[in-house]
Amino acid sequence: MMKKLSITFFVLFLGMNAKAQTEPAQSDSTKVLEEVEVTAIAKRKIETELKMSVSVDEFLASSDNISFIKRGAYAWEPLLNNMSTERSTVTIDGMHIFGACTDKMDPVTSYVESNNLSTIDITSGQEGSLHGATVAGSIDLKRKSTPFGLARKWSGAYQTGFEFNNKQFFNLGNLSYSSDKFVADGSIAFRKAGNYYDGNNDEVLHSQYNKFNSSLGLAYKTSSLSSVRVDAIFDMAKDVGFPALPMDLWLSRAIITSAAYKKLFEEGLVRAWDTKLYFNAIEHYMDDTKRPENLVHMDMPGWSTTYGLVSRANLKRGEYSGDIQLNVYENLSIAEMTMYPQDRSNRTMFAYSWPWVTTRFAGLSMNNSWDISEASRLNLGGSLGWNYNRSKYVEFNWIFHPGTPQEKNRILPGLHASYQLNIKQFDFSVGAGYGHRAPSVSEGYGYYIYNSFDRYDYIGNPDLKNEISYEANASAGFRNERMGIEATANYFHIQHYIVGRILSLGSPMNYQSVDVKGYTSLNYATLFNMALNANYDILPHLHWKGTLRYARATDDKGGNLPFIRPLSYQTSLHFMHREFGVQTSLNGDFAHDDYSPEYGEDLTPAYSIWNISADYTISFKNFKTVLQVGAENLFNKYYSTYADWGNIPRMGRNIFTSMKFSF
Ligand SMILES: [Cu+2]
Repeated sequence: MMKKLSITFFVLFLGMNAKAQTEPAQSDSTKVLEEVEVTAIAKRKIETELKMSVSVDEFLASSDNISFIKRGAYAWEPLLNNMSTERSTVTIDGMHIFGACTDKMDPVTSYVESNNLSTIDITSGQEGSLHGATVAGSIDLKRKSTPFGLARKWSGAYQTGFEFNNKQFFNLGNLSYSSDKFVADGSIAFRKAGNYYDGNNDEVLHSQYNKFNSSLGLAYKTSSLSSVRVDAIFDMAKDVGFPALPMDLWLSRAIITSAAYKKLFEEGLVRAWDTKLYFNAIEHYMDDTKRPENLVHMDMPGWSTTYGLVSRANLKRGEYSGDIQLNVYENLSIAEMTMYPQDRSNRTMFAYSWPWVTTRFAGLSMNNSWDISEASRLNLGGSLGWNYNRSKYVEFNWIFHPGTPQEKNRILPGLHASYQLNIKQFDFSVGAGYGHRAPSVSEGYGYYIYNSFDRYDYIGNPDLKNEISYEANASAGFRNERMGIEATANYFHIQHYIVGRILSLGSPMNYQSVDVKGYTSLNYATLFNMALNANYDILPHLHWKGTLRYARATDDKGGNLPFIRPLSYQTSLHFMHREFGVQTSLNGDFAHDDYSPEYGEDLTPAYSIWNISADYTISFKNFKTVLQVGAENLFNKYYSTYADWGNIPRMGRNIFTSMKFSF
């Protein structure tokens, strides 16, 4: 009976999961479902071609449509389709979390570790609207969750390593237990790094970091087709330097919790239903006392608390499959700013840079697919959301926007459609999308948020219009046994694109700042992204891969938008023989000619970086040990990229060693 059921579900979910690679996997809770998934989709493991023990940032960096703004060695801000984080939804298993730093020191991706994630789902544009209103798309961090009833009850891994450039030492451990009725997953991770050295062998001051992360998940099977699961993550970063900012992080702590119930159905339209209640809280304390150049000191703590519900149903009937998801959450964001002269006993100024801003969101999203023939599929989806904001201390917002209402409601619709066609070895797709997003807390309600990139203080505008995105995308690919080539492109026309513009009134508050900018909307902006990927098996054990990426973005006057990646490339060779593997890669950017002086950018020259690594695997019964040694930036090139805040130089040569033991 069990076997028959497994097969039924296998067929069922294969149909659903084969839909697209971007289709997020179910959070696994029952054996049947898990077996199916393992077979149906090869999850992308959290490691890169070059390095097996990577940070979450390094892993994301290996993805095609992700680039980063870097303010130091830690907590890079992921840009999806060359758009800042306000334009994408970043979630952990569908749960919404918002950073507590007004200066973006803590993107959501900084609160997880590579050893408590199974994979990261990146969805471009409106197809990512399942997790809520978006323009750029969605990044969903998938936690590890072991299936019930595995033959081996215990499994786990331990990773350790040392990176010589910044003396980074890390220890990551995870352990799982699986029985027919009960499952437990636990992980713990420590990372400690000193200052790094650039390609001129100069120390980059204030680039150290310390991170601790741990997680625990417990699941219990309540019947043959249902289960409950509770999860928690605790993350703490301490003494983190941000060389590109005028201050560092003293302490950041996050607790991320959830309780979920999942039910599978053997027949009917609804095949799986998964509901989760969640709560997360973040506290963030900055420290500017270690910078002698600061004549005036400021305490700038921030807090972000979110409660939410996410409920999702998977549907399947005949040629049709789909997902319906309900997203509900409430977030409270608070940030304070207290200014002191050298003498700390005299407090001279106090303000709320986030004046207790509440955001409530409720939205229903749907993705539907029809296999209209053996070779083609039609996808149609949409979302409808309600977004509510309230600023408790609205008097801060009234300084620049007198009389603006304390509360604001917005309706956020979204729609998308795509068509996929497969003819022999060729694949094609075309798609279009339309969607709204609400301004972020900073864009709407920020008060004197200092941006050290262009050195302006930023003021939010509660009356900003919704950003409205019109999107088109297409892809074409060819694949055979030895090679593959694929081209993808997307184009966004974004109405009411939100940017900061110089205000003629108001004087700067932070003493380094030049003037005050207010968030305002351009009539529109356009963004174009494209990528070309190819791979070729030169010999059975020698593989080549290459990527070329290009992006272009302009405002309504034809001026360049900031943080748009110039033409960039990556090419790599991978050789393996028995227990031995060697890989080498070359990557770089062309000169950033289309920079934006208006937003504080200058010309960044071209650079290219060469990396190499070798590994050796020892297997004994169920135990496996992999040893790896490698070098990033082998030729110790001195460079900084277009998105390095303040042009701080990147790391010079970095020799890394790591060991991974798993059973
Ligand atoms: Cu901060």
